[in-house]
Amino acid sequence: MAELYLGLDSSTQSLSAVIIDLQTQSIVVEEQVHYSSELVHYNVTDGVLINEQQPQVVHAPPLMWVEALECLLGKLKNNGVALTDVVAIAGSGQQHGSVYLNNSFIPCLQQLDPAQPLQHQLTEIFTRSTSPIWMDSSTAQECQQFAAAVGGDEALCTLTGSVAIERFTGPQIKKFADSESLAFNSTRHICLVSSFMASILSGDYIGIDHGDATGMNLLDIKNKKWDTRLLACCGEGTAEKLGVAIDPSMQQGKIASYFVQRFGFSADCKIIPWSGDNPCSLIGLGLVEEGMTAISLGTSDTCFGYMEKLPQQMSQWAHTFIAPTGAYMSLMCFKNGSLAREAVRKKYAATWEEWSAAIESTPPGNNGAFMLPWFDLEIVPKIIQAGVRLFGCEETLASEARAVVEAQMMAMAYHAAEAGLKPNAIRATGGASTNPVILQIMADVFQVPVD
Ligand code: XUL
Repeated sequence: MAELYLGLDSSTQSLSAVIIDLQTQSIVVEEQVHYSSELVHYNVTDGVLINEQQPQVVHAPPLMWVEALECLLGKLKNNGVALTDVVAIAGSGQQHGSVYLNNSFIPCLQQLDPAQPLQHQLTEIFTRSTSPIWMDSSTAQECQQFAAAVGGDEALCTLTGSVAIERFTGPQIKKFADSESLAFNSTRHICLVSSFMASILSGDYIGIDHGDATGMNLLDIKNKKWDTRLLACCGEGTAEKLGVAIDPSMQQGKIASYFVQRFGFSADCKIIPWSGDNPCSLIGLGLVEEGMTAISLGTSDTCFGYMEKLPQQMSQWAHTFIAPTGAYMSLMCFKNGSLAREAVRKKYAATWEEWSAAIESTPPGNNGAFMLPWFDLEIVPKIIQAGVRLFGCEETLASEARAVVEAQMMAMAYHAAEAGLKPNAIRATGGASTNPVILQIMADVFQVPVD
């Protein structure tokens, strides 16, 4: 009998599955449910509900994630995959998103009828029909109150691994508690996307894992417990609603009988606690030793890496999360990624091939020319007014194209070092990682091998 492992990814736009066979080291099947095109009745755009009056409010319907699970498992079953051979299921959830559930959540999970779809049986479990997700930035006021509760942003960063961040779950919980106190008071469980999905699969409550918990501005990163001052800041009863944050390696359940009967899983199939997508990416890319770092080159660029120990001083530009191994990871997000590189290409109406060739025609260091590439507002470092500054740059494609990539890599290298990362090798991912010219500049700036 094959030993199959199912990995799920509940992300902003879709729920995806990959089944691997450890013995043959191969992917058995990949499947996906795309919310906007396949679950159109939730009226989401790219997986999220657009709020035209308040564009900084970005939510998604958690029932949609439930229905996606039903559809995805149905697709796998119809594909003829032997779900009975799946020995364990783990997953990754978009970080920071929160789900608010009443006291019927667990009883409902335990009484599921395998003859009926999941989404029809879980309509009454929510105290909030929409979940704030990571794209929400409506909690500026709550962030200030969070920082003030522990003596300022630096203290909050040292305590939780991050300064107060609008999309982080703690300030989001506070906003809900303050603005909708009746619904908040009737909430029995506050889950993250990760713990919500894991709980459904196991038919019982699975706590928030340490990794995803560090994306909430609530967990004391050193002792791995919720901070009581921050819990008090959220609202009464938050501790009970959150439950205990768990070490994902210590708690495993078995799959709920609903999934055994409806989809043909084995009753022995293990449910491993899920984590946030960033801690999961760390493991997925095999970054499990000091010095291993990844750079994802996408719309925005992210740099993240594994750290055996917490840095002496936590960088306020980075998020320090607990890794699934129990060690740590640092993550920084640079907003001026692909769009900045593309802005230079477009300015000179060049193709990507011409853009790359132009870079190759200039020497590393760009003859001393330099650019501050804030085509858009920037997160790291915080730039509140966009603007591009050129120092010694010639107005040519070659000079500017090299300048933008060198500037991006130097900003990453500087901030990665500040955050405590000491890269000895970089794994490049994301759309632009297929461009060898960009990877060469990455290797030149960081002075380490890139693959
Ligand atoms: C990280 C963040 C995003 C989401 C995407 O802090 O907000 O990377 O995790 O799902």
